[in-house]
Amino acid sequence: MFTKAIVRTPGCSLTSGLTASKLGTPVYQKALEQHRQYIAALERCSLDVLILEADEAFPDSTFVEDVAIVTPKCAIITRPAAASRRGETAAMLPVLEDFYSYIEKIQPPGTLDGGDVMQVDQHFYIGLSSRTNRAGADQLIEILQRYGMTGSTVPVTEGLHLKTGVTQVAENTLLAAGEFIASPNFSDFRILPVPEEANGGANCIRINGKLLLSAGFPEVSRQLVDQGAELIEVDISEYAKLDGGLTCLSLRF
Ligand code: CIR
Repeated sequence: MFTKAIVRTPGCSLTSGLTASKLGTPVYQKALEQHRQYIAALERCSLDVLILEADEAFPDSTFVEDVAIVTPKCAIITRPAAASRRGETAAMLPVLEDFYSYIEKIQPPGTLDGGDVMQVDQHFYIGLSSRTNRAGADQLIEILQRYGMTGSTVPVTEGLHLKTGVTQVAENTLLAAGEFIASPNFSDFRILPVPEEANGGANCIRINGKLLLSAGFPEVSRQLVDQGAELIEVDISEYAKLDGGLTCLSLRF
């Protein structure tokens, strides 16, 4: 059961955020409206949402998921690999201090983005990606173990982060795309495969019995409804232009 979420309003500088996609530049007013809808969706899941002010100095700072891992026992400030994002963590530390007594930090030479971390109960799957390196993952596993949790690594060769391609949608069930559909790392789970053309459709958020899904993936949506999911669809087209998914826009705890 989650009770809180943290989000950060996008600044106008969002239009110069990092991207590898060819979907064009985000339209700022539309991004702002979509952010409001996203917050409303979190509130429909009974979360109390803390909305941080836009930070123009960091174009990607609305993607708050990448700068911290929030667990029931402690929070961990990450160390984003992208140079333009490294400074985002400083502003998140005092915010988390209001909620957590124990805060750990990923240290150099480790790099780690929260988008690479998927929690399933007390276990955390950590993607080794272009953003998260072995040193960052090993540090996170050591921290988790100290607090009675566990972690393991998963190679990520397609997409930006682990959760770009795989997320939990129900007890023991993952929604998975591409390389994660048949991954031995997830062989103990029931896998709902996302079709190749539904790029972005594997990034869901499971909150308090409801599922948030990006709008525009009718096949994925039908599959999830057939499984009995209570779906809330949210249009985040302007964030997809910056390789952002649903999970990356909030921290939930
Ligand atoms: C970046 O490249 O860092 C941002 N434009 C997108 C981050 C997306 N984060 C996420 O999926 N957790």
